[in-house]
Amino acid sequence: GGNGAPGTGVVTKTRPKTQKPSMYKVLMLNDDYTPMEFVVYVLERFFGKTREEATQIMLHVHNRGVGICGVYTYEVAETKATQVMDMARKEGHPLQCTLEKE
Ligand code: TYC
Repeated sequence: GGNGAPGTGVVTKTRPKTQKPSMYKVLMLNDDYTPMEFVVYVLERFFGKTREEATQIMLHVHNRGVGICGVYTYEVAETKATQVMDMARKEGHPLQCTLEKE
C-alpha cells in the first residue's frame, strides 16, 4: 500500500518524521590587509576548494566585498568560521568570516 509494496490493500501515507537541518553559509569578508595567498590557502584547507576555485572565490571577495566559502549545518559552519579567524589572528591578519542562515 501507499508508496510501498503494491497489492496488499493496506492504505498508508508516507510522511517525513524528521526535518532537514537548517543550512548556513560561511561568508568571507574583504579587508585591506590579509594577503591574497593566505585567503587562497584558507579556502583550500578549511573549505576543500581546489587552488583554482579558491583563487576565484578570493578574487570575488576582493572585488565585491563578500563571498561564499561553503554551506554547512550550523555547528560545522560555526567551527570553520572560528578556525579560520583563529588561524588568521595567529598569523596577524584581520580576516573575518560570518554565518548567514540560508
Ligand atoms: N583585499 C586583500 C588584499 O588586497 C585580499 C583579500 C581577499 C582579503 C579576500 C580578504 O576575504 C579576503 N590583500
